[in-house]
Amino acid sequence: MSEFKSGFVTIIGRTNVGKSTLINLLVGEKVAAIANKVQTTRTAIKGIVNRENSQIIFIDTPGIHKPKHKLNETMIETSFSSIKESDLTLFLIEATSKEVGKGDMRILEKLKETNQKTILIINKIELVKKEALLQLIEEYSKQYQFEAVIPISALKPQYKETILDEIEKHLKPGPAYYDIEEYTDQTVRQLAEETIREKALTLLQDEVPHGIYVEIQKMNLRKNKQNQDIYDIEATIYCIKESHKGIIIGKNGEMLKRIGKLARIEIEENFGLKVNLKTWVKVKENWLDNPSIVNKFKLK
Ligand SMILES: Nc1nc2c(ncn2[C@@H]2O[C@H](COP(=O)(O)OP(=O)(O)OP(=O)(O)O)[C@@H](O)[C@H]2O)c(=O)[nH]1
Ligand SMILES: [Mg+2]
Repeated sequence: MSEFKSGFVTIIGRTNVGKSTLINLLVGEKVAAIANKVQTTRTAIKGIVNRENSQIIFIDTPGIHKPKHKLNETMIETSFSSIKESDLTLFLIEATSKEVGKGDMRILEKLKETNQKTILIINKIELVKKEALLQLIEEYSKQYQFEAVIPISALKPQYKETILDEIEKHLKPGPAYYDIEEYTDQTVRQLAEETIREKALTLLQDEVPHGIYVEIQKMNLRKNKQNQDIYDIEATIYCIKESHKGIIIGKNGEMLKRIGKLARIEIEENFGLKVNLKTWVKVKENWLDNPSIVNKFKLK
């Protein structure tokens, strides 16, 4: 029998390239929030995959971008620190890129600094022609000695096993660090907060979603009249301006109701029990530059 292997694998890339979509695909559970907006992921999130002969611990990271405030700086710090703490890196890029841009250059510099073992993953390949893909592989291969290059579409499950097989090849013998029932390092409370934030991100536009954070005040498990398990959850959505608060609540409270409904349905599905969700909206100006709040997003 072959020896059991394990290792930490960081997923790094520019914002919006599909890192969280990929970790969810690989883990087979909803580990990380996904949205068609930049800067969705704010901290490092672990997702655990147990295979017959290995345990792979993935670390999803905030996308690399140009920082505008303290939160952005902390996010980027978290991503680059995660690389150093991992045994292998998955560098994710978008097939639609025309060249190696500034953000990717910064990532490549960090990989070179530590001579990180790295697999290049090219995502969203269904959006481009084969010639463009080959050209991109050539461009990036000039920049770094990758262990492998794998073109994928993270929306399609067919690529999952290929990626996991390739990763396993590069892992060293080691123990299972987590119990096999665990699939993430996040608490139930954090998962619920992220679900609510994801729905707000998806439904809101412009700069409103970027100034949001969600905090759950109360989360109590009880039995309802039919003797079913039910979670009573009370959450506050914080935003940076009074005008944003109005948008998040919406006319007659419609927007807040939509966010709450989508979040409730997903939390119920993911936790397999009923949820009674109450949400409030509050303004907290300048929190994006407030160290005591932003420190929550630092690498633990
Ligand atoms: N067309 C296409 N879209 C994809 C694919 N993979 C992910 N996406 C979409 O890309 C968008 C961003 O996905 P995320 O997984 O949130 O990206 P991310 O890299 O985690 O972004 P940040 O957390 O902001 O760094 C979402 O709308 C996804 O549905 C793909 O293979 N093809
Ligand atoms: Mg993400």
